[in-house]
Amino acid sequence: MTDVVDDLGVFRQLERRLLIYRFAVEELMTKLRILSEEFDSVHRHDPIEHITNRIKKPEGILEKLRRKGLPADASLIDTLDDVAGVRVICPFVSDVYRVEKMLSRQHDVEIVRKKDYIASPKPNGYRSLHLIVSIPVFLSDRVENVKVEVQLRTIAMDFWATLEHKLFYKYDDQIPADFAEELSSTAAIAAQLDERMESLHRRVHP
Ligand code: 0O2
Repeated sequence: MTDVVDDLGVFRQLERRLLIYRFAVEELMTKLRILSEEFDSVHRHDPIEHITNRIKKPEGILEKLRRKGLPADASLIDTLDDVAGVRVICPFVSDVYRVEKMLSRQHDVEIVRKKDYIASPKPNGYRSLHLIVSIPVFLSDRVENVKVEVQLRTIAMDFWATLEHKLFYKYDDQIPADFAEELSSTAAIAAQLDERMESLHRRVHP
């Protein structure tokens, strides 16, 4: 009985804390929409195809803390980097880096960490640019710096990652060798597609 009451308390504290993460995501979404529209109006090319976001649920946060060997304590939420996530889908690889540059130039955006899986793809072929950014959220009585995971990728990278995610879970972590080979070869095709589309883009917009 006490456990159930404790769990409920942690859940409520997490839900309250998640509100601040939602504000951070909304701020970041606004920043990205402004960059998208303004760049398009000046250069007649929109570097962002679309943007999605997600906030981890309290259950997911507790599960991640457990996996990391940490106790179910709501104050530990801020030790996680991916409570809030924003995914930016760009037309071309150059746009991925363009958006990263525009975002990192903003004075109130701090790039805490960067993982460039485009320059160095994961062994399975996964490509994307991952940033952990910290942005200030202005509340009624204080300012909180909140971390958001930003994944930037092209349409081709997103196509591959979305399908790989489905297949990966279907195989329950046991990927046969021939499947893994086929997977990384499809990632190579997606990368070639990106290169060829980028080169067409350069010819159309020199
Ligand atoms: P979901 O369901 O998308 O949220 P972490 O695993 O987060 O503790 P790590 O290893 O530093 O820490 O994270 P990394 O490498 O930056 O990747 C985190 C996220 O990137 C994943 O979140 C996926 O969204 C995506 N990702 C990373 N590798 C792959 C991959 O091989 N295939 C696909 N499809 N996506 C990948 P989650 O929480 O695992 O999943």
